[in-house]
Order: sequence, then structure tokens, then C-alpha cells
Amino acid sequence: MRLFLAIEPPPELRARLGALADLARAQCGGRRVPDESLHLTLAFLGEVETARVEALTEWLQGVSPEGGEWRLDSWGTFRRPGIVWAGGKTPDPALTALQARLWDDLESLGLGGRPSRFVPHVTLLRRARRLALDALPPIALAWPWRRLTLLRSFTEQDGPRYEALARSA
Ligand code: 3AM
Repeated sequence: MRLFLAIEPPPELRARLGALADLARAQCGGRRVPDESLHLTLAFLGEVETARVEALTEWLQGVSPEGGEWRLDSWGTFRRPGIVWAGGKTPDPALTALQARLWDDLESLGLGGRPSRFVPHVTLLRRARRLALDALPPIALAWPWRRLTLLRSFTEQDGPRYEALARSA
């Protein structure tokens, strides 16, 4: 099954991010990520055998990050897949450290796929038709976080859907 580790926004922030996605959709076109799917990916694990999921779940339940507050102050794009995202102008040190630590653990568990760079972001639009961010309002949001979620990704006709399988302590 296709898995990834992410942080899910608290409900109020989820709604605010959804409002940003609406603004971006009006400006750039493309597919808006539904509110319930908004997240910050920390580690994309790809296809993981069912037999490994139990060990992964047990590991995650023993992980207890200190947590932090991620400041979102920027729009961004990943040009080729036409992604418009919200994130930070500069990399958040606590998230960067967490991502590195998670990959150390994941590699010890026999999983691969550590990316060469990590850009913390929340995808708001996919397949945007115009990557025109200049008319969008400034972003100033704070995301208090602590818990991590192991999510399963399903591909459906109108885009990916996610199911939470496990959470950190
Ligand atoms: O957090 P976002 O939505 O940007 O793009 C996928 C999504 O990221 C990414 O993992 C998250 C959950 O699906 N993803 C999908 N395939 C990927 C791959 N082959 C990937 N990331 C890296 N490599």
C-alpha cells in the first residue's frame, strides 16, 4: 500500500488553508485539494508491503516529537506538476530536524526513499493552469503541531484520497 508520514492541520487552520486554496484556485485554475486532505508531508514512503505496516505502526506510536509552531508566510509552486502550495519563505529548523530524524528511523526499519531536499509545504492546488501568485494576498498563519500521522493514499478519479492508519504518541 502507498504510505506517507504527515502532519495534519488543526481544524481551524484546515479551514484557513482551505480558504487559501479557494483563492489560489480562482487565480490559477487546476484542482483544489479538498479540506480533509490538506497536510504537510514529512516522508513519502511509496509502496510498502502489508507485512511491514505493523512494525511501522508500532514505531510511530513510540515516536513523540517535542512539537513546534510552523509559521507559514509564503506561496510557492512546483512548476512541472503545476502545484501551488503554502509554506515558509525559509525552511523551518524544527521540521527539518524532525524530517531528518524520521528518515534515520525509517532507514533503520529498512525503508528507503529519503529525498535529497525537503521543502515543507502544504499542497493547495494540483495541475494549476497558471502559476500566477502575484495577485494572491500575503499569508500569515501559525501551525502548532505535535502529532504525526501515517496515511495511506488511494488514487481516485478526481485525485488522491487519504486514510489515517496510525498516529504518534
Ligand atoms: O504533500 P504533497 O501533497 O505535496 O506529491 C505527493 C504528496 O505530497 C507525494 O507524497 C505526498 C502524498 O502522496 N508523492 C507522491 N509520489 C511521490 C514520489 N514518487 C511523492 N513524493 C516523492 N516521490
